[in-house]
Amino acid sequence: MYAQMVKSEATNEDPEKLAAFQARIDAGEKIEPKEWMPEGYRKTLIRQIGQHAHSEIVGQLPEGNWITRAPTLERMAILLAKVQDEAGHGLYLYCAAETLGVSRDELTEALLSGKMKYSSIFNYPTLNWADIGAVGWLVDGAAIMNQVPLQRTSFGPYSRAMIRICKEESFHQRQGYDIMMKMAQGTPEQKAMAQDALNRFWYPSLMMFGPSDKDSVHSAQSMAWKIKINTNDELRQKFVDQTVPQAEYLGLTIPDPELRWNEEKGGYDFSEPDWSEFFEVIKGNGPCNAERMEARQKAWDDGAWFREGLMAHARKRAAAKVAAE
Ligand code: BYC
Repeated sequence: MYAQMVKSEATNEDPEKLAAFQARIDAGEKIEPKEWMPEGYRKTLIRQIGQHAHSEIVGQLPEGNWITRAPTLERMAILLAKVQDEAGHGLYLYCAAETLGVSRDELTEALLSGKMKYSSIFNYPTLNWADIGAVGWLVDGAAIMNQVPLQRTSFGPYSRAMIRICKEESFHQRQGYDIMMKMAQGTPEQKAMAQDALNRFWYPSLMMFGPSDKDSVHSAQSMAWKIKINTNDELRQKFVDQTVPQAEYLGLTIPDPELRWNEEKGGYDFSEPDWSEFFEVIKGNGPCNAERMEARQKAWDDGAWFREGLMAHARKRAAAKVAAE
């Protein structure tokens, strides 16, 4: 079903309609759900928004794992609020995807059968409290870098969801940086934990922006349709340029011996992540892929009674309506 929903196919769409659609995109107009759109545009959006929604939901797992082990009541309340926000982001995004004619159940089934992806980053473990700081600082930092331009994406419901999500992401990034700050200014052992978390999360965070531009399959078409606003490498560069001074302020070292300021380009030169590791992780072979999918499968199975209950209620209401007519 999902393959049918997103498989690109040679279309025999009317060239005049296609040109008029592209002209609207080029003029910066927003496309709304009931308006005509090319099949490829609709399918690309279902893939990207659906994948984004799954990432928000799966993204609760590595942090949710630490709520009951937060070091203070205040930290627990902050982390709880953040994880609840991620659930909300998933729901806004599933709603945006539903306006394209796909149901939330279909998207979930596609995730559980391995046909749809979620962000590679959530296949790495959070081993200790410093990792929660690193996730907020780096993972949410990378997410904001990617999502701020998506507020201007051409599809109305996605753009509006992004505006709301970005507001919340800024608080998420700030709370992560605050944890890192406390650890980096703490005992030598705490500072070492913060450095170790940075060492482990640096390259996986760079991978969040997707493969390098030469290997990105979807970028060219997605940018022409303004579904994406920047290339993967552009955003990765901006993230590095923003994050290096933040690491310096913390007194921590980015784990890249090749990292240096390049005056000519006005940005840092840095080492690429290990792309073979990235492709293995998105194929399902990362450190936590099996655990994450088991958790999602369990949540789906545990919720079966509730979905059935909702359907029974809907059927009862429909029968009552027919009887009343
Ligand atoms: N992980 O042609 P490309 C969060 C796949 S949640 C997995 O460049 P595209 C947060 C890609 O799907 C953050 N797969 O693709 C939540 C494609 O495979 P398919 C989530 C990846 O779509 C909780 C193939 O590689 N953010 O922030 O043009 C707590 C080729 O790539 C990844 C979003 O989803 C990856 N990292 O560009 C804390 C943002 N990268 O689909 C934080 C919206 C690439 O053909 N999404 N792939 O099988 C996007 O902006 C774009 O989809 C991407 C990829 C930049 C991610």
